[in-house]
Amino acid sequence: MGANKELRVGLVGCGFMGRTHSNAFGKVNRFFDVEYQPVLAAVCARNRASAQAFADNWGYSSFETDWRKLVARKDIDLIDIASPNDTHAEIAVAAAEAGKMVMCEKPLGRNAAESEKMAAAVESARTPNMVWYNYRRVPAVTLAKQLVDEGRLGKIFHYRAKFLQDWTISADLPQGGLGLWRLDASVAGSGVTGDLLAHCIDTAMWLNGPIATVTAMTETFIKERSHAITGKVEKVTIDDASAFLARFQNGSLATFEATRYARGHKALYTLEINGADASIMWDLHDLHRLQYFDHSDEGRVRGWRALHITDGDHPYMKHWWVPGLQIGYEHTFIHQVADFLEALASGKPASPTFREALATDYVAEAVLQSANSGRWEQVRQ
Ligand code: SOE
Repeated sequence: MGANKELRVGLVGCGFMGRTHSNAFGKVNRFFDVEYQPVLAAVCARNRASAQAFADNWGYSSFETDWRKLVARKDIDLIDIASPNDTHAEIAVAAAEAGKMVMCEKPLGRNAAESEKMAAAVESARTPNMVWYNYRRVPAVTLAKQLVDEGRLGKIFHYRAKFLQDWTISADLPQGGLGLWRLDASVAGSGVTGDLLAHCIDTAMWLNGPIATVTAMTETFIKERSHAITGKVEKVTIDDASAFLARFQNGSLATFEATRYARGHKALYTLEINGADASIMWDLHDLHRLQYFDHSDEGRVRGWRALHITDGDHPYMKHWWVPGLQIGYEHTFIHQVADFLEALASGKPASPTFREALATDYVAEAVLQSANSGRWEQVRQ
């Protein structure tokens, strides 16, 4: 298509998120007519063989094993951070100081203090930045945003979100190391609060505005696990489950829950909003549908409608196949890159910026504080 400006990408990390991002960079220009074209310049991973294999598979023209070398390279415009959470802050700050654009996988930092430094760094470097909260870009969720913004729901009373998984129930699962660093608080920052609730909080505030106060409870069900790197049995300090009540600034009430101990659920992200005039429900396991109830429908035929979000006038869908045919998880990342490239061409920020994502970290911070204090906590704004 019409892309005529190269955007040379240096990716850090070649795990699950490195794959979703690389796939998105590689496909975006085939489906979206945007001015910029990502060029897969280099991938960086500590393990040489993994970096090389990843570069070969995804089409990166080179690889590095030290992110500092990647950041120093003159032939890279954008640093994309898809490595474990304990690396985000240092890399993002260095990349911004080197004048690179920066994209970062969620959560931004391990805690709000790290995220504040990251937001300050990209702002003082005046460099484009964005955090990969991909679920905003599920067409059904983007449609929900349009419906809320059009005022169709009327006054919002309730917001409800859950993100349920079951992959850490076994006590034999070690903490730390490849893939399992999410169980090690020193690397991840927190457990499900930063990993799963962060998605729910980001979408919630995007749809329904800022969260003012929270009261939370967390639990660590498995108290000790062997550590994949040290080989020792160590105390587990992540939250395995986290649930909280919240009050939004607009007066609506909310419940949020995330766990990795909901046997049978693999990635069940659900959200529901109830307004005076209409309600919506969405479910990641059925991601192309938006359930919609409009109270202004004639009574005899009033009921929940299961909208199939696959038509050309639905968000993002005109870029894909023909009406009625579904897209999936990988496309949310392609949409996010397309939005970033469009924002770049127009000189506007791409949402969520580091500053916007910091707001999510302030909510996560208040959640963990409240679980500790047993009290309602104010969310920093
Ligand atoms: C954890 O299992 C995880 O992969 C999260 O890290 C992602 O952000 C989420 O989208 C799916 O689950």
